[in-house]
Amino acid sequence: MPTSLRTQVGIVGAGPAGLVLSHLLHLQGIDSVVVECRSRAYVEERVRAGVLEQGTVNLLAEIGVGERMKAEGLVHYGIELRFGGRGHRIDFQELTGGKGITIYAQHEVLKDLNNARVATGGQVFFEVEDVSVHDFDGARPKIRYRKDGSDYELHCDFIAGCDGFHGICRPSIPVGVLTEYDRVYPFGWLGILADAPPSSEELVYTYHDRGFALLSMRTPQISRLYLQCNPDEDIDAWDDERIWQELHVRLSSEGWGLTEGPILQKGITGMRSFVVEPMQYGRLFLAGDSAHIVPPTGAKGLNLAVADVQVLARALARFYATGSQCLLNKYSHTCLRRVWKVQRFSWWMTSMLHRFPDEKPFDHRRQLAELDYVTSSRAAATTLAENYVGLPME
Ligand code: FAS
Ligand code: PHB
Repeated sequence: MPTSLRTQVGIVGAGPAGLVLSHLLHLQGIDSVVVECRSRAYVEERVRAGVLEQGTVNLLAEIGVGERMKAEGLVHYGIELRFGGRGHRIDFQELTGGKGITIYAQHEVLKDLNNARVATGGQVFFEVEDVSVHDFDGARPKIRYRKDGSDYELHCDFIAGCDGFHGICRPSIPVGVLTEYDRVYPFGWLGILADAPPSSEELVYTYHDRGFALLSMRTPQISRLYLQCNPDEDIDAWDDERIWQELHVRLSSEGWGLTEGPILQKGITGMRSFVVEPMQYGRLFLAGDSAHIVPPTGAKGLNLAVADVQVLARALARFYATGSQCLLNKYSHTCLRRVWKVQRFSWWMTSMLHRFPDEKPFDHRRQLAELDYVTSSRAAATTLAENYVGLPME
């Protein structure tokens, strides 16, 4: 017989979506329990996103988890687009009335959130097994899971599916309810973490005949770099020398050089655009990667997850304060307006900056014209800047 537990909101997944939601609910006096299948150490070491939108930075500071981010994060007010061997800066500060981004790794954000949850008595259970969700089409949903060899049944009012693209919540929604929108790109990114001081103050996105490359960073000592590769690339075919050689070629620019260093980590990420509609069913609400995936070219995945759970936390707070479900009923509609604008921007950045295996010479010239337009028209540069720093929340 499973041990019964009770909370108001059951949350599956302790990534950015699950932990931000749990803390937002806590600040509203709403109880939640987070169940996570990985260990805390694993979640806090997994290298993923690096760019925080202005709105995400402001939120983390407002909810009391921004201290280390403010001290260690790198604030940037622009990025460089590089093509034809020349760089062109997009000035966020000038084009967005002072907004910027902060480079602060996703796993650092998760450390700060986990510490905040522990400090405020949050219930985040790591290394749980066999998680399943039930009865969310009624008023008494439950989450079942195993922890340390014992079975548990968590009775809640609502379930938040924050368990990422490969989680169990989205697939638990009955067949026929969801519509999936999917685009898989014919390339991937080979990403490295290198013990090498970044060779640029700000991020550099390049369009090159041999393919896309991106210079990013984590700290003044650690570089994060990516290069476009085949989607099924074998990482073992890329020794450090070959990776640096390719990065030198693609990032080359007059009077500029790329500083090498020991590669600490390398991996290949596939690229896809994915959305499910609706993002809710009964009392199960999908947030973050469980509902949508964007190609990382626009640096949006983490930020969109945080935006979803701000909408959900506001709707749950309204319900517990007034009994009204009106915001909960509009959750999916509200989130999807932003989701599709972010999908558009991420697709646009990806389409502008990558070489496509089936492209025609016309496409190549069109891409160069797009880059020329974005770097020579204030109006065009403004659209990139306002999307990159993050569109305002509704
Ligand atoms: P997450 O996937 O982060 O979190 C889901 C959590 O649920 C995980 O901790 C998982 O262990 C847990 N979980 C899954 N199944 C479960 C189950 N059955 N029971 C319990 N727990 C379960 N975004 C960017 O903006 N920039 C980037 O550069 C970038 N790089 C990325 C690189 C990689 C390799 C990947 C995979 C993603 C990258 N992303 C990037 C996107 C990424 O940052 C996501 O958008 C972000 O983590 C979304 O957060 P969540 O929705 O919380 O999902
Ligand atoms: C990163 O630093 O990991 C990063 C930055 C910008 C992107 C994608 C990833 O568009």
